[in-house]
Amino acid sequence: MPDATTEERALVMGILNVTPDSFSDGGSWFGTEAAVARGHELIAEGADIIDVGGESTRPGAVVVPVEEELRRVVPVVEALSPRVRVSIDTTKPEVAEAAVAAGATLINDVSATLWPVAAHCGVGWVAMHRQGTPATMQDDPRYGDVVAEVRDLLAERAARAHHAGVGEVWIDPGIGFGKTVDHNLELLARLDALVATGHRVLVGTSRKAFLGVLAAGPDGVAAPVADRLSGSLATATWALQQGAGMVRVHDVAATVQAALLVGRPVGGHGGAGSMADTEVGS
Ligand code: HH2
Repeated sequence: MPDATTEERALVMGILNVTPDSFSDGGSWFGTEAAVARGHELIAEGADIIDVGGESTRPGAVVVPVEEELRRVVPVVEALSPRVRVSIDTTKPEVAEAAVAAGATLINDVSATLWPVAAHCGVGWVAMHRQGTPATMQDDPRYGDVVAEVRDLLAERAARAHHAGVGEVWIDPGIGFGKTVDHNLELLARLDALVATGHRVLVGTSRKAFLGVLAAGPDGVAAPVADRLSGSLATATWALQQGAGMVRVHDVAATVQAALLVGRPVGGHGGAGSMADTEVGS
């Protein structure tokens, strides 16, 4: 049963990776204290939801044992959930359940398999599309029609989740997960096909490798992670304009500002004001 409504305001999900090896911020907030402090910064920047993850999904990332992932994420979820909505970015049922017990109310699932856990726990669920697993997913991804294949898989999973009793379901094309630069661009260009399913749509492009490739200098060298803000903002605002209900980003303050300009009210700031309300240059 589709569940998106056009009246809902768009949301900004702030990324909090409690990992030593995430592709853009690995090691930056690895200890509990540093991660919680970063979470408070993201709240101050206007994040509606904070997505806590304890295992990197970058291409070639190593699998983290359950006990270690629990050790990384549970205290952070516990500390932040009284202040802000928290999602748990995991593919492990045990971690999802423990995070929900600690206060998370959304399971962000890049494997699109955990809807029974979400149903059992009575929380929301994000189904993200990926082809393959992080170990090999970027080796040689292939599709016939990438948009149709991604849409159909996600619509099928969303239907199963609704049937199982999950009340809040999001679908996510999984930018960069078993996709070439062209696959990513096509999914973004035709995002309306996902929106048309009627399900809530989440998009995560923030700082991803394809943005580095697109912003390569004359020497052909991809722009480093630190130089991908423009592409991150452009793609986030595009996604919101196309009808995505949420974007998953590292740069929360900049995204909140950029998103206000495309006219879809974004969380934490009361929505887009009229240009006539503000003085030029003030
Ligand atoms: N991307 C990443 C991780 N989780 N979840 C959803 N729903 N959508 C995404 O696009 C997505 C995701 C990868 O980004 P990041 O968390 O910054 O890196 P890493 O996996 O290396 O920790």
